[in-house]
Amino acid sequence: MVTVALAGKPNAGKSTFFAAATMADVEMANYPFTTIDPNRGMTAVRTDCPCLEREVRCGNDYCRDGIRYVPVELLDVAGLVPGAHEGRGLGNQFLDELTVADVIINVIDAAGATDAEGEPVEIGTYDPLDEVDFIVEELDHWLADIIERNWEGVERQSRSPDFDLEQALADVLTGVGATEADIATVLRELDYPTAPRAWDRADFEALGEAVRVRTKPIVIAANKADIAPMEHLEALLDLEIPVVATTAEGELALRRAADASLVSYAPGDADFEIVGEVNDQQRAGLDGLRGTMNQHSGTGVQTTMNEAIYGLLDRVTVYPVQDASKWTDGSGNVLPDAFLLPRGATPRDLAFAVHSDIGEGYLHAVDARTGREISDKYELKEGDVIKIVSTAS
Ligand SMILES: Nc1nc2c(ncn2[C@@H]2O[C@H](COP(=O)(O)OP(=O)(O)O)[C@@H](O)[C@H]2O)c(=O)[nH]1
Ligand SMILES: [Mg+2]
Repeated sequence: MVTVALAGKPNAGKSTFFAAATMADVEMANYPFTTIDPNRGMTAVRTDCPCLEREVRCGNDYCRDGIRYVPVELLDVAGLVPGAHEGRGLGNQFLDELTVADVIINVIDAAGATDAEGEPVEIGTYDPLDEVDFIVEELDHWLADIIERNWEGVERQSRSPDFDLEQALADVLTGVGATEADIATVLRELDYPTAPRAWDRADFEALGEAVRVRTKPIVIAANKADIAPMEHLEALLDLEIPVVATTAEGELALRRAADASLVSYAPGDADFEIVGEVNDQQRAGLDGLRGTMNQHSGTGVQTTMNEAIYGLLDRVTVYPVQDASKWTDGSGNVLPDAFLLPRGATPRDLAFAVHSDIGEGYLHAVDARTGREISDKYELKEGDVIKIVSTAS
């Protein structure tokens, strides 16, 4: 399961984003978006379901008239303040929660309505660009500290003739989600002293930054777009990093209104329709929200999730089936499962994602659209429907 973490300073809107993104939709048969505990829940990315190509919709719990929601895990990490890596505001503990994240959504207050510590100030008086730098700096220092803390051990190992820096660093950094392959790539691109004892703080920081760039990609949710001064929003959207304008509060209001059958809205829609009896106050609120949504093609919450998974992590959605013509599993469920695999994944990787036994017994795979066998080296594409033939199935 892909894990996404919400990080940022207090009062940026992380918990509102979390509440909106993990809120269940009653129109669905079960509850794909559920809260596991207060800070950990399920949300989804949105994509086209392959059932759109067939006569009838698949009826899967995660499919809504051909809009497929593929589950991902979402974490609401408590607010970070400058100096978090030194332990300010329980910062170290909160940073440690980011170790399991595959990708980070940095929720910032684009309205500039809170200062660096998250204390309310007059709208527009704090520059949200400062928030963008601060999380990155805290992450880099935090990683540099982890490396520095473990450096004595690395130095000690380096006295052995079969010392391998890659391996030694992997031991230190697998805990934060870096694989040996990540370390190898990072070291290839980095200038550093050959002898571990010659490393200094600047080297730890350079390595920390490189590891962060590779293993903790960040998308900015420029939140409170509904009240943000235009020049603040534009400055953020002009940055050469992924930024999505969001109104977490708007998304939460819409999901609640949909829950109460007041509006017709599927998460990620650019607009909504009022379908129930609303009072004047509700109508005014919804009209205001529609104005913000028209400017940004929606509330941005679903767009941010999709940018994190399909953009930054470059995942593709693949649907394994047992019956290549009916696109069903053994019990007749159409398109029962969806997996978010890294681009470049092969049918064998899909087999292992389904189950290690299926992977071990992998024989070949069939593209269920064409009915043809596909090569073991075939790179799976978004929306592929694949039958795995395995000694284990
Ligand atoms: N105007 C506006 N306010 C928001 C938005 N999202 C959150 N807020 C408000 O910002 C305050 C802090 O939100 P919260 O989610 O608790 O922030 P957290 O500390 O980052 O978890 C609350 O009063 C929210 O209602 C938004 O999109 N627009
Ligand atoms: Mg919160």
